[in-house]
Amino acid sequence: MMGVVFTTIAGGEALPAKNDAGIIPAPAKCEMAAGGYMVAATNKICWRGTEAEEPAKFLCAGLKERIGLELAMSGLTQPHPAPAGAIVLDLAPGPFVAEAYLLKVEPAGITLRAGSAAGLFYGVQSLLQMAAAAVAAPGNPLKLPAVSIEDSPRFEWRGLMLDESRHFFGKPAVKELLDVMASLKLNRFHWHLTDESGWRIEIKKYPKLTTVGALGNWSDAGLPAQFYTQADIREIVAYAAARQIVTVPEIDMPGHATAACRAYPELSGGGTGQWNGFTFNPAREETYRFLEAVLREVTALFPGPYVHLGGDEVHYGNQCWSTDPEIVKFTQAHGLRDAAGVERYFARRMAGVINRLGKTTLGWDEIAGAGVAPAQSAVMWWRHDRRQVLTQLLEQNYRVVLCPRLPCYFDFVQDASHQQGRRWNGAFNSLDDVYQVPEAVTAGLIPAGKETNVLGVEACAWTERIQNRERLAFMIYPRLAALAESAWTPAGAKDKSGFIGRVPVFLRELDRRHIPYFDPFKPARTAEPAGPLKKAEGTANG
Ligand code: TNX
Repeated sequence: MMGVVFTTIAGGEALPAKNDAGIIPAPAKCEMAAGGYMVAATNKICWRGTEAEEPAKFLCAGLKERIGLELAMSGLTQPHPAPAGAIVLDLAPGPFVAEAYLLKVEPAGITLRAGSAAGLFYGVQSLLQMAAAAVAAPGNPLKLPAVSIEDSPRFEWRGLMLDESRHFFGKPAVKELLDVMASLKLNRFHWHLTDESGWRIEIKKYPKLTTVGALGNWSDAGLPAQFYTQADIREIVAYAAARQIVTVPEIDMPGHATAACRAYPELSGGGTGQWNGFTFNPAREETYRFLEAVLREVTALFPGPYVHLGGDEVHYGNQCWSTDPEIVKFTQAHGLRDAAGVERYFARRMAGVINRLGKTTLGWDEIAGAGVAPAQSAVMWWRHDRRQVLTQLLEQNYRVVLCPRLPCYFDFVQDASHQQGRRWNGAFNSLDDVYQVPEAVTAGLIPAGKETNVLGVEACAWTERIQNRERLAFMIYPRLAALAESAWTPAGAKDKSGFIGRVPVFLRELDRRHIPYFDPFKPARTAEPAGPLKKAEGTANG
């Protein structure tokens, strides 16, 4: 995993390779042709089909930002032909798989066709990246190369997880992240909103979750409350949805519950020192009533089909589940053998609650042994060192999202010289490693016939060691671009050196948005922002 990387790019910034429109993630099929389309102020953006109007607006605004021209827009009714030289977005039911699009750039005009608003939106992202590449290349900045693209994603789940419990980043940083995700055709924003350091989502029925539970963060216990109100949550969810991104909330249980138990100590499963209140108390009906009420508010806020219940690392802080008389009595009364049995009971019961609220339950891979119904759940495989767990999950018919720590955890450093961040026995997650997902991590592990149970891939930005927007960006970029290509581009169309050639345009786009990043072309010259100085007293993990 540590490998020597980027010998190919050491010499400086490569230009997009031939036969390559400069797009990340690389399209499934892309054929360059002679000549190009000149973007002129007199050209129009036209759309057919009501759902095509929003993508057309994104195109208009995006072109203005990148090339400084604001093209006029107009809707077309079917029989009306487009004016000469127009860029036409056509919502055309036809032989399109979900999210697919066709894009033809010709000297006489541009046509973008798709069967859904998502497909059109992704075609627009491809066009905007071509415009950014044209502006950056020497020569004629408004000429888009002629090309014919047929594109659709390899995986339906193309995700990024952000942990806002350990450190809180706030709305502008999240929107900025969603903008970049959308440009990379990522479509799942997994939002880790509760953990030891803070509870970050307003729950009307339990105000102390935020007046008390949102105080402090991983590195500073003394900070005032930082959290999202329900109005904030709705705003972010809508912002993401407008960019074809489904937001997936995570309410971690029964472990990683310290912030909630700080607010409502009667819910605590006990523990001492840094593990005090790490788990909910599994023996009290009050716990289940509380969590059901929380999930009721959560499901009302997130229209997407999934709710994540965490379920990870319970063993870190459930020691007193084996000694506390109330919990021991509960264990026996329910015919459970031990603390592990109680953990499984908890996961089964709460997965059922989520299903009854009309949602698919997601959980970390620990929940699989609990007997949670595969038809109504999906699992995130994160323990890369437990390779056989992936095979077992698939054999048991679970749908699985791949997010193995190596190489999908973005709290791990991405360059040998970096000091702030995690490593695993010295190994870290370079851009190159991320580009090898999924093949490098799943080789030999996917049982025959279960390939389609792999929903996709996700990068996880845990934030014990990431305390602000600058460090977050430094850790995420440009690895997120590699993750996006691994998630979208069919294995046969992936080409590492082509990808490396396209990274500079992506970095310039980050420059344009004033987003910092690690520059793999100049590793020694990209200063690593300092991590948090210390862990605050009383916080677990990390
Ligand atoms: C493990 S991944 C955790 C997180 C930590 C992360 C740090 C998972 C399901 N649990 O609580 O933040 O490692 O890399």
